[in-house]
Amino acid sequence: MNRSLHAIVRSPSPSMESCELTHVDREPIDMARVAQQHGRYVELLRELGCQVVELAAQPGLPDGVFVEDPAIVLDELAVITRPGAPSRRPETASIMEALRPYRPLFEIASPGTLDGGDVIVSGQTIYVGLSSRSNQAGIDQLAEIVGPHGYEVRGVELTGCLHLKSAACAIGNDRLLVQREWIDPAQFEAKRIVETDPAEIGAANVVWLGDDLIYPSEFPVTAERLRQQGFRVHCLEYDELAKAEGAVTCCSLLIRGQGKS
Ligand code: CIR
Repeated sequence: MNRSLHAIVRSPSPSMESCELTHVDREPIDMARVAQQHGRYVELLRELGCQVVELAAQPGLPDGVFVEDPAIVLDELAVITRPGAPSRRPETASIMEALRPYRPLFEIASPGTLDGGDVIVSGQTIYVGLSSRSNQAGIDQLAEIVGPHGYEVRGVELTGCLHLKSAACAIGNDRLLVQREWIDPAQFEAKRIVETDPAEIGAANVVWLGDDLIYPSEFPVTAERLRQQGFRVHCLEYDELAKAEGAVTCCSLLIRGQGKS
């Protein structure tokens, strides 16, 4: 159980059909199914012991449900990002207010861009995807902010997907789930690597909550690999949210521990 874990979530926007899309073709989104899948996701966070902070849907923020991108939360501080897609920059104001009670806040400034979906925290190493959303100026600013706390920031190359966390996710402080088709695992050097099943494209995105994982139900072979690694794998339907190019990590901002130090 994760009693000291808070999760910020935001209900899906009624304007979600105008979301940003990069690698996915636009198709109609069934908002009733989105609400049902998001509702189950939030329920599962609660079942796994998270205290959930729910922000209201905002009609002017089509991608607002993907709260992972406007911030990066570490134990010591939080960084409000400057999302690479200009349409997503208005999301930061409400996320900043939601995070203020929990962490000292820092901000990425122009010309830097950074999406939280491009950031993997793996122990004291922070990997940042050199994607279409995050640039070197954003990475350099992040390194300046977190360096004094002992973190090393490294840019990593990826191809064919939106964010670094589409291609790889932390499942522990030294272990990563990786989809080799989109990223070369050698970039993670000393970390332990669990590979997704090659036939399950998009299977590397997973919410890591200690021994528990939140994971899409459409990747059963990789789910079994994760079980064999000792995890309890909690599967849910996520295909309607995926039409907006979202993945399971995108829908929550996890805050470990309490308050500001
Ligand atoms: C976007 O393109 O920004 C959204 N439609 C999807 C964002 C998904 N977020 C994530 O992977 N962290």
